[in-house]
Amino acid sequence: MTEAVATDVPPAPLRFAALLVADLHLTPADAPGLARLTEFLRLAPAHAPELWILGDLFDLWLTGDERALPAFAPLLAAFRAAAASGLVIRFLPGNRDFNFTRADGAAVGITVSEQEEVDATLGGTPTRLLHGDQLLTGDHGYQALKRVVRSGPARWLARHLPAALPLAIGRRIRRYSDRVVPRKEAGRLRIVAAEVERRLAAGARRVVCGHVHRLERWSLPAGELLVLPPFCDRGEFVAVAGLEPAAALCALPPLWLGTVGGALVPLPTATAPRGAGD
Ligand SMILES: [Mn+2]
Repeated sequence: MTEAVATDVPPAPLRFAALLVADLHLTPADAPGLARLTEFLRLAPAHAPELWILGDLFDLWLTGDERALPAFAPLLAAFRAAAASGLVIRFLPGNRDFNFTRADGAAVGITVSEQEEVDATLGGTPTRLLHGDQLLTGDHGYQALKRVVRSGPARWLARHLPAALPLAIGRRIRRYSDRVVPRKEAGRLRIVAAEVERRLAAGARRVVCGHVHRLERWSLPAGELLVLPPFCDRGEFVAVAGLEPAAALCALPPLWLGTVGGALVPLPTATAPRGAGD
């Protein structure tokens, strides 16, 4: 069962219930990243009925003017084509693209969630989906900044400033983040297990997020946490197996790790939470 399966010729049972990606961090200058997601969107409708994008699709999205950037045109066309061929594409806001609005999404076939966190049943498992910054409650500076930046007035301002200004502000935020994030001690970028447990206690059996840019799978008494690998590194995504008889008959593993243009393998099994002892 651990044998790799090529993603471009899926055997019939390997039609999944859902595909999950996070942290694509696309910019107009990232031609390889844009091409990789475009290719993924070309293949995705044959593999699953729905795709979840758990935030930070764009490295920075401020005003919606980004929709007119020529560098994004092939990607946005690929989103429209995937949606037109039946793929339901859902987006949850990340910390870099929370200004990607429902109108921005609707224009390209993406359903943008109004909530930061969503409950859904994926492959038969009640699942809480979110970007993941909400689970880093040890980072007090970030949580305070987030409350200000996402307030109504700050969002309104970002959308109504003269066009050049938001981009300049965005570049400054990006530079600040590039300087500060590597310096943050590991504890502040650590997912707090109690935050995961709180969401499992609310009824989810699995919590899925991204944000910290490392694949992790924790086993907790009430369920599990799955942290998606960052798509921006190697084009990795996770596929959730469905409940159709063929899959059940083969006892397919429920979660698979894929790479665009590469192998699809069962996800490593869950371990004890990181941060408990390290
Ligand atoms: Mn993030």
